Amino acid sequence: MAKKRETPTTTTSAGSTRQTAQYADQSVMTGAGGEVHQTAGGSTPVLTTQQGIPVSDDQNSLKIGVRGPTALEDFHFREKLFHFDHERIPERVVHARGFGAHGYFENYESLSDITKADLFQRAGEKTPAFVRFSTVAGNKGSADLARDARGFAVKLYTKEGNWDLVGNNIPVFFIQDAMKFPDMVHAVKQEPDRGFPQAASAHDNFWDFISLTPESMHMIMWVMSDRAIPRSFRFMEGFGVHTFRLINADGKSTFVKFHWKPKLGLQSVVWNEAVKINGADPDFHRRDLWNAIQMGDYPEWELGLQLFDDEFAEKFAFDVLDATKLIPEEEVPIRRVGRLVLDRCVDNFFAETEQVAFCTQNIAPGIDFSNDPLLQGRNFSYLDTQLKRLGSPNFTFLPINAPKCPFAHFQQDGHMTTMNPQGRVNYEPNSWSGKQSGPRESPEQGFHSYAAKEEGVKQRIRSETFADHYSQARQFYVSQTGVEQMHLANALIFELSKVETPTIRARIVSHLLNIDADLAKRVADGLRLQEMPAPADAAKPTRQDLPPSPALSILLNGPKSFQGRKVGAFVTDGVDIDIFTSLKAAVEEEKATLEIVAPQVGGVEASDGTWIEAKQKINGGPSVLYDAVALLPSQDGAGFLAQDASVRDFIADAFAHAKVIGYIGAAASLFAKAGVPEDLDEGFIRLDEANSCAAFITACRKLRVWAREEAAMYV
Ligand code: HDE
Repeated sequence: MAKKRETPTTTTSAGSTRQTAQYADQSVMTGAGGEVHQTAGGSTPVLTTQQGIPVSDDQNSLKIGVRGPTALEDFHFREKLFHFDHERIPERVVHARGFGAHGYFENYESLSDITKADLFQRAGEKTPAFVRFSTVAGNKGSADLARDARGFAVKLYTKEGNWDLVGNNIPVFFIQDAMKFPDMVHAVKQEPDRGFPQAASAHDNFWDFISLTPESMHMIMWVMSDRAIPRSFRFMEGFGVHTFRLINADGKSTFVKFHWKPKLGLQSVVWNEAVKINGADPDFHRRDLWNAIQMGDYPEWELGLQLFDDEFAEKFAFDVLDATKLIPEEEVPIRRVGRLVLDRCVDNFFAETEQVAFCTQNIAPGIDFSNDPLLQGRNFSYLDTQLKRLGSPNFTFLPINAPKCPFAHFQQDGHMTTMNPQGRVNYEPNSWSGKQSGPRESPEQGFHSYAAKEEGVKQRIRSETFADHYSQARQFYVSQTGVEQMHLANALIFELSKVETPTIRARIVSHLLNIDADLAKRVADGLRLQEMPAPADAAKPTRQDLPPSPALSILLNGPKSFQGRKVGAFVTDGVDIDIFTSLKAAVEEEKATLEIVAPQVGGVEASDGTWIEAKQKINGGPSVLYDAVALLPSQDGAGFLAQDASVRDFIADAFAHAKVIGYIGAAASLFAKAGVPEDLDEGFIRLDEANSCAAFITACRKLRVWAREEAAMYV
């Protein structure tokens, strides 16, 4: 029995009694009901109301008598709850779940020959940036590893105004005309009667819409590929998607497609792993970005431009205004012109990440739109949605949205006005001069739209040049490695198996037949379709002659190093300190991280008595959280833990997810319990032999042991 402590009693100047209490390391004051009171003093400021009135007691509402009722005049209590009741704003209709960080864009070389955009004029110039990554379909509280496209929205605070490049990690889109966006989003989000499933496209409404929207087939190939389950934001590409224009000082226009290329290469997880990550750590992606930046391992992307002229646009096999098409890198190479570095986490998630308002129409002089009907529609939608979300046209004054260059205009008043405009003039023309006149237009510096010649009959029509729905879908599929094709087929089988209406499943297969007969067969077999449907009638026949584009594969563009990745090292008491130390050194030398997983979070005592603190308790640190694992139990530890389900899952999943597994002799006894075949493949690396840590890192650089996957339990 714990001995009852002496509790000295004091009386505050306001007459309340306080007692001292000890909670392990914390000495606290408690009130009459045992509630904790912490008070201001020294460098701790005084708590006030929003009106600045000092607060005496933040634990108790004002009561008549000791046990109430509560007095309505308690302005501090009412103000606190009033503010709390209004803490939420509408989440984004799409891309609700996101995570942002600050950084900068550094320009490699002057691009003055192709654009007058100020940020591209001087080599070495740095432009402040804010990036928000997101999933599309899920609600704000959904899990990070949903199968979905990822938003990759970049706000560049240039010296001539904010430029928002609001892109995705996939270079094409589901639809060709913004008119269809509400339908597409309604179809993918939770079904309206039941309110589920959220953050999942695996349901009838989505696939019903897709089965009647053949233009989406190219995008479907991408979202069913591993691109839609990235390992982290740091290892994915970004795309501006639409064709834009760059305009130089002479008014000459060059078409451009924007790309972000991750410096650490591309990497995705496998589906069974994604499902488990969502349970083990639904914040996996945001935590990864947060940790990388906090550790000083700043994520970087290079900005790539695909530049082309009217002549290329004319002869290219598809319409460059059609956002369901891309231009293969092999056809128009990418020029890398600068780098984006994310080096600062937000100070406050709501103020920055939630309130950041991206608008595709935010472009700076030297950049311009194309007539892509999706882009044109977006230019309306984003401004409109920000007003709904943020509740005032003054959202542009919020620090995260305000330009970092001087700005001056006569837009005034409205909800939440924070700028106090000075002076008498709020209109122009006016007859005042100098400072009193207020700002005026500038034909020299001002934004000029590219003087494209446009004329035509007013009509609602889809251009026939948009009618080829399958050729690039096929090109994407044939550009994938065998493993990636298998993942893609399995993703389709998974999703369609969740579709309850058999005719929808068959309809999708009828479209797949126009993409690749083998893919269609695999999916039909996987669904156990009893009869192969006829191919869907195609507006244009599928071109068989488009060459594979290796740039479209993740596995052909993976990293050459293990940098930025994470090894989960499972240790027990008695772990061999020499092996542990060499492994840690080898992992860190590769600029990767070693995270310790142990039976208890407090840590373990190594063979030489050293105490090693753990980051995770084994059931909270499953192997799905790591890119590779190392098993370093002592002989006793392994024997003791062989029956533990979490330990078995740790190994079984690492094996099934084709991960490299470093191990010592003592761990071998755990393999059989975890269902690992006796005949270990090349992904198993002994760590208790000479040079074994180097061999482990070499194996890790390949990221996965794909040869194992087909034999594994889960695919
Ligand atoms: Fe968006 N999209 N979108 N979108 N989108 C929004 O704006 C919209 C499209 C993208 O991190 C909304 O602020 C229409 C393509 C990203 O805050 C909304 C159309 C691409 C983000 C909207 C599209 C995107 C959004 C919802 C069809 C890739 C998150 C909240 C014409 C190039 C930005 C908001 C952030 C967000 C409309 C299609 C990317 C409703 C009408 C194509 C990355 O305005």
